[in-house]
Amino acid sequence: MATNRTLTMIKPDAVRAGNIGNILAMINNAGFRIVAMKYTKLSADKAGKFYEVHKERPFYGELVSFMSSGPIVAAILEKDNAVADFRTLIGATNPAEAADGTIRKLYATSIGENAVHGSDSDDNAKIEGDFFFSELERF
Ligand code: FUP
Repeated sequence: MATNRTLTMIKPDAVRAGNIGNILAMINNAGFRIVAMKYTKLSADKAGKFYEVHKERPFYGELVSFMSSGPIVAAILEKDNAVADFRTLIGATNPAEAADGTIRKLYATSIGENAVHGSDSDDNAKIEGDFFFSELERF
């Protein structure tokens, strides 16, 4: 059964470009409720753990270094069908392939620096939400 939460990060490129507000507005306008949110910075160790599933991929080192290169906004978002609907809102991993009007089409610059993260399954949404937030930080 689909659950109704997903985990997002506004990545260091989008934070540096001043797009936190624009991206949060798109998230709100798409009907997601913010359950938890923090402005933080991942250490290389933490970024490596978050993306551990990609450890053997050629881009892993670059990904870890990028994701620990500056602050991010992490948030748990709630909506019916949250995982799938949020992936529709953010668009394809590669912004060149992302649909018009999606967050990545508007704000991502490359497949590596692609502005936002969205969980790819309900199981990962739970794992990723627990990675950033305790129960006391959820409302
Ligand atoms: P997504 O679920 O859309 O974030 O995409 P993936 O889980 O496939 O990839 C996770 C992150 O790895 C991407 F956001 C960026 C990075 N990546 C690359 O840098 N190069 C690639 O070819 C694929 C992914």
